[in-house]
Amino acid sequence: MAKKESLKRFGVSMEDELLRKFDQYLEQHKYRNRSEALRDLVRKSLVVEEWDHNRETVGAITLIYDHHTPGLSQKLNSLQHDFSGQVIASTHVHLDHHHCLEVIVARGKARKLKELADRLTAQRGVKYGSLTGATTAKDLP
Ligand code: NI
Repeated sequence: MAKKESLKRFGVSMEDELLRKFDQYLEQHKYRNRSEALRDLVRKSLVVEEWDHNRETVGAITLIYDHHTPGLSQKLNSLQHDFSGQVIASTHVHLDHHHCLEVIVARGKARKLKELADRLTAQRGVKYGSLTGATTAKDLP
């Protein structure tokens, strides 16, 4: 188990206007203090770096599609089998008579996860597709 890091304090200088905006941000996002908000913003930047540098990461792909589109369900299924090294879970919800919602959780190199999301989303009959980039949090204090 990793040793719990002790907290270090440091001073931050900021323009009045920027600090005012930061405090507004805290309020809007329900933060109780600046330190916790700042830590989360730093972590968020590190996660962006993780994705930009094609590191091992995790993401959730959300798809909305019309399952009556000929061949679509099979195509989406076979694509996920092509990426079986990355896909770790999926959930299917029948939204109405036509539409399905599928959430696919995948783990792997960032570029590979983007490729999977793009290929699924580009299929005819897929009305909405998005990739939410997360993190394994392995290297994230
Ligand atoms: Ni369905």
